[in-house]
Amino acid sequence: MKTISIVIPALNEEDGIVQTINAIPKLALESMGYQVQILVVDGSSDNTGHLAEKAGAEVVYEPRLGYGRAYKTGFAHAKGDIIATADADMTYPLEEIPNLVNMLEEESIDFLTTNRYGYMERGAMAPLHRLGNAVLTITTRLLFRLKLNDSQSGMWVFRRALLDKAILRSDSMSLSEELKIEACHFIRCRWKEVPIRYGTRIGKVKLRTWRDGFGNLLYLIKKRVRR
Ligand SMILES: Nc1nc2c(ncn2[C@@H]2O[C@H](COP(=O)(O)OP(=O)(O)O)[C@@H](O)[C@H]2O)c(=O)[nH]1
Ligand SMILES: [Mg+2]
Repeated sequence: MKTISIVIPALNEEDGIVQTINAIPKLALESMGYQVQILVVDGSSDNTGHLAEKAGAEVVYEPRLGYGRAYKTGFAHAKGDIIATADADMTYPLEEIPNLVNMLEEESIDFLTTNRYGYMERGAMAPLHRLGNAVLTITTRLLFRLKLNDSQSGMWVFRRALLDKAILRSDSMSLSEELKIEACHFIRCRWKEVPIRYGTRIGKVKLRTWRDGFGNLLYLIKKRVRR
């Protein structure tokens, strides 16, 4: 039987974790022939992990901090032939996963990334973050010749086999751009960027504007110079 793993990193997301798990269209995926593994990678000091378990997710505790660290641990525990990702804050359209999986299958795509500017809710992204994202996406386009519109989106649907080839070193927020650059530039797999709805966050933002913004910019340069 085919399996899909939905991997969700969560750092103190008590307010959004249950709603996020409940928003996963498990039945629709099962009717497509997939066994569904919901995997929450928890680094929280609050009740997030417990709530996630109660809501039916498998929880991996990862005490080492960092978005990238959480994803790498999550990928190591993911059993799926296909992996889908999202935040634990109700910003990404989890209900779209079946459509995205269909697209992956029908168009023989290996890596599907999403563009949050497709249908962005008012107030979903702070003006400064919009500016930062624009700088990072333009830099990604220039350094790696990638026609991406959103280099920082955190919702991807991809074939697990990609992870055998991708070199993922980032432990921080820059994992998001690193995965795209690996898949689309270095591995040159079949990829596509799909516009999605992006909503306003539940709970407190974990992204640290300046530190992550400049960190991600430096990481792009580092990745270009030395893969
Ligand atoms: N396990 C774990 N999850 C994290 C960490 N940092 C961020 N996350 C989660 O990663 C997702 C993305 O973070 P978020 O604050 O939403 O960043 P933004 O969407 O870029 O504004 C959220 O679900 C966070 O809870 C971390 O250090 N450990
Ligand atoms: Mg988020």
